[in-house]
Amino acid sequence: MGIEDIYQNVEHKDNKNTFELQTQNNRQAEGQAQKCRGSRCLVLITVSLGLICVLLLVFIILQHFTITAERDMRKSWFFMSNKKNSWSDSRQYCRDRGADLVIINSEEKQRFMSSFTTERVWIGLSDTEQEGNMKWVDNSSLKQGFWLEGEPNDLNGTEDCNELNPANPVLNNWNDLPCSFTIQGICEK
Ligand code: 2F8
Ligand code: CA
Repeated sequence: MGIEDIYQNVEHKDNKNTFELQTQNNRQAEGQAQKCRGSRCLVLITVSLGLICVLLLVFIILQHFTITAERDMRKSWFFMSNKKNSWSDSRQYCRDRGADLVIINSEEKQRFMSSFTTERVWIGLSDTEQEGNMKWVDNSSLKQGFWLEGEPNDLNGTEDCNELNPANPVLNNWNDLPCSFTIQGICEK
């Protein structure tokens, strides 16, 4: 073997080593990139799944409230007492039929009840037990009233029972009257 052959051999080995080193580096770099891509992908999937869960939860909660509200409105049905009577006798008319004078606890219901009748009607609200402390027939306290301006005024200290008068503006048509006054009542079953 001449000196030239030896040089050629060494050069060839050097080239081979450099190539192998490069291949190894490339593999390492590729591995790193894959790992990075993989972990980014995992974060993205986790965040997306989290978002979907939150959206689903919000959707389910909204559906629950909508269905409950609809069911509450549907299960209630309303009817008028058959003749003009005092608040107590109108209430008795309702109770004899498994119902009671209507409770109005939302703007939606107030609008609905105002469109339900063209007559002045008793509603299930009074302050007979304690003046100024309005209570519904289920003993719950009044939270939102739809009073006519200046009402309730307990005129001459004699007015403890409440009417809805649809001739007045839809969100301002309640008035207190003497309980012995005679009008029809709205019953809710
Ligand atoms: O009928 C009783 C009723 O009489 C009046 O309305 C027509 C009173 N209004 C005013 O005094 C402003 C009601 O408060 C009273 O209930
Ligand atoms: Ca009054």
